[in-house]
Amino acid sequence: MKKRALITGITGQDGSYLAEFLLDKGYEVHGIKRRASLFNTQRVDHLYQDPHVTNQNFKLHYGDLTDSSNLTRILSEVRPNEVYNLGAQSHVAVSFEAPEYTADVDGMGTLRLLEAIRFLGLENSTRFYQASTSELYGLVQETPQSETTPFHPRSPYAVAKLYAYWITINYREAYGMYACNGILFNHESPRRGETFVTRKITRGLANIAQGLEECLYMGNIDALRDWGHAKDYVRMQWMMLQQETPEDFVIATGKQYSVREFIIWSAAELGITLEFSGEGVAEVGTVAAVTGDKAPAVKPGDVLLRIDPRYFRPAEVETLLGDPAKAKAKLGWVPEITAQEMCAEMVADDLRTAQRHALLREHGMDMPVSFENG
Ligand code: NDP
Ligand code: GDR
Repeated sequence: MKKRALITGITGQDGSYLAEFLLDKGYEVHGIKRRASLFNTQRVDHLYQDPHVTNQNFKLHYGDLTDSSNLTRILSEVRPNEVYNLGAQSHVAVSFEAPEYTADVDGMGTLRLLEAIRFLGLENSTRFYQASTSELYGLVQETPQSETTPFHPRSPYAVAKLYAYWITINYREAYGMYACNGILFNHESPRRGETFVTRKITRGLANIAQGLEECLYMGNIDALRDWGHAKDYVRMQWMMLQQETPEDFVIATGKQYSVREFIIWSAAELGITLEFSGEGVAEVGTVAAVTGDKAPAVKPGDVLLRIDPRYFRPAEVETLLGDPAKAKAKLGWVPEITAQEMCAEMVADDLRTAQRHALLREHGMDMPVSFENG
């Protein structure tokens, strides 16, 4: 019998990599997608299977984490062996703009799923993974952060995820459910949403290199993060559900860099040497030199980066550094892709897209480039 998995957030970065991973392992993969006025399945379109064929291994269901009856119906139809709860309003800055919605989806949504599993009598047959986050540490109490580090969330997103963290543990303790938290540090990829900092940088600089944008406007570029690759992290999500007993794990690389360093690496991938000058909001990034042919629209002296206070957060998480020792010791998990390798992959991917846009523009077939920022 094939194992069945249900993934919430399947159209997101992690959901798409996890779906690929599970299909490779021979699973029947079900995912919940939201209804949207435009297609929102770009990240999983390559996995699509015609619903008219038999032996379909990949199935999408319309649903939403705010809708208990919908979740209960999908769970009762699919009766999954494993549920991966990756769905969330996942942008920290947006959670300050939409705190109640974020609490509903990220906090209550987790409760709705757990309660539906229990209500349907699946608590002994369905394993549950909760996408917890290093944002729980917020104002960090010790460095590096491990499974025993106290939490101090700093955003509506993190507070909602704290509820989800504890309700997952509560259902494990109260009902004996196999339910666990992966406390994942930031992880990125070419499929990362365009308004998270790494992708904003790689896409923004690639667009500038090709003459599609003029300047990158950033917030706190001194923030420090422990960045890994999403492909490495979804492998660990699966590994956590294959153990005899459910436990919570920190997933991180144990290495930390600043946003500023990520900007410098990305620019270097495009042959641009960037120098920073000025203080605080007056700081700018200026081109010192350009080599190679990846950035034909850029010349020395151009100001490519400015600080815009609109990207500062009401309460910032200045520094995060994870200690993945438990994951390594108990599961043998080690990340395979470094932050620098990931940065190179992301820049190369965004450069290909920017080059396509530039080529179309050159031939009078201008395509609108979306500039939603975050
Ligand atoms: P994304 O933002 O890329 O994906 C989020 C997914 O959740 C999307 O499929 C989105 O659908 C879906 N979603 C949003 N709102 C709802 C809703 N109301 N009902 C159902 N689904 C919804 O996030 P990631 O893939 O990066 O992250 C996956 C999970 O891991 C999230 O829970 C995130 O908070 C958590 N996490 C992520 C980390 C990271 O660094 N990436 C680190 C730690 C935790 P749509 O496509 O329609 O918007
Ligand atoms: P984060 O990711 O808040 O850590 O949450 P993000 O990439 O948005 O920010 C990382 C750091 O960069 C700083 N920063 C900026 N961020 C954005 N988005 N845009 C900017 O212009 C900018 N300038 C500086 C931020 O202030 C921050 O310090 C991510 C999400 O994936 C969460 O869902 C997940 O839980 C955590 O990672 C772990």
